[in-house]
Amino acid sequence: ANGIERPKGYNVSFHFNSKAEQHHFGQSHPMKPWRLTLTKQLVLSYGLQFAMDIFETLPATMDQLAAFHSRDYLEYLSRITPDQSEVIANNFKIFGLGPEGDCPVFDGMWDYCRLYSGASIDAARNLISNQADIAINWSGGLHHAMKKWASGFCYINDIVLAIQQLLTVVPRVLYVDIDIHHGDGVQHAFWSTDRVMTLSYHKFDPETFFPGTGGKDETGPKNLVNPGAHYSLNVPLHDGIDDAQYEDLFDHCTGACIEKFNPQAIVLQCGADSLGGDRLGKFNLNIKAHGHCVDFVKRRSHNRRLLVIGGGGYTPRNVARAWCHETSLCVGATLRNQLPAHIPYRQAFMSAENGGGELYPNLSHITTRRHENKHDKGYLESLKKNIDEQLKYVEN
Ligand code: VJV
Ligand code: CA
Ligand code: ZN
Repeated sequence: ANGIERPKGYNVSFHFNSKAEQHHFGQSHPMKPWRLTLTKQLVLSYGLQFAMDIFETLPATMDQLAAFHSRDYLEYLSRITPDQSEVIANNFKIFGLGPEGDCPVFDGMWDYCRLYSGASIDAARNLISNQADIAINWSGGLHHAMKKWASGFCYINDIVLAIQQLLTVVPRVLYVDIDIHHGDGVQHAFWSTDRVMTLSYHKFDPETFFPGTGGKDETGPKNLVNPGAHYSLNVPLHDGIDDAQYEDLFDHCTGACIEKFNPQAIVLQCGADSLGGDRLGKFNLNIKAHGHCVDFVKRRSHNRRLLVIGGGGYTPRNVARAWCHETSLCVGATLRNQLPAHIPYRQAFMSAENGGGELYPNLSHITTRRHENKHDKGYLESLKKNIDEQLKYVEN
């Protein structure tokens, strides 16, 4: 009316559930759902809630979860409690659960599973109904869960459930995974279809690093009559990769996949354990490079639906800073480097490396001991070539 036109931004929706954040995997387990509270507090302290639609989601129902998981497994998950552990101890193994393991049975586990999955399903639905161009669920991204068992801190595969939703309205979905671990559960679920292309960047060392899959030749069924042949792509990395190398590799490979596969929707798993200073990971990435991946996919996803989800990330203050920064990239805001003065849990953002009292220098950097960089130019070039080679079989 006043002649000033607002540039058309992106409609962003943010899906969360406060109760999901309050669960505990058990003492000293690396997966800490309270990192989600830290993330959300930071997002709110910067005022990003005014630039997006915020949805507190309902738990997923049994029927929703059964779209991917087996009923047997879901029944067991819904019934098992920590004190029954010994009684049904044998079934532990079948379903991938167990004390002292990666997937413990903790109080409220079923509730936690339904909440983070519900948020991913809601996010996908919001994209489907065109309520949002970009939907975010930092509590999801649990890419290791299999149809019939839990694996690597993941009980329900919310990503598979979300992609299944998207496939009801679009022909093709691209899944991109920057968690430091291989996205094996998602890859396996869509191994035999050409409607979902999976692309995972990860540390690969079958001898020592979980889950041990995701080599560069793991590209789909070897039977070339199977439509899934060439639709599972992997970028296996070593310790110590730096910002420039990762950004270059990511742009080349992800850009080529978007161009050749031409998906109508993209799901980006943003596991923050690929950051430097992670408790489990040994890459050297700063928040800047991690965020670059989100920004790159956003810029390439014009007229495509984009679902942005969490994943790993085991140094909570870095996870919160990265995901807050990435939320700002989604809405197109630029944040001050200075932390807001009145953020709750301010202490949690103090850097131990800087003597405990200092704030991090800025939002893009992580100050920490660097890991030795085990990549040379030849290796990185061979990874790009491998992706280009696979994409020759893909045309849309
Ligand atoms: O390396 C493994 C498997 C073992 C067997 C089980 N023990 C506990 C650990 C070694 C071979 N598992 C990995 C799983 C990583 C999952 C990553 C998940 C994601 O980021 O990709 C997505 C959310 C692993 N690495 C480190 C640990 N497990 C670990 C588990 C613990 C622990 C310390 C380290 C479990 C309990 C406790 N401490 C108390
Ligand atoms: Ca990955
Ligand atoms: Zn991970």
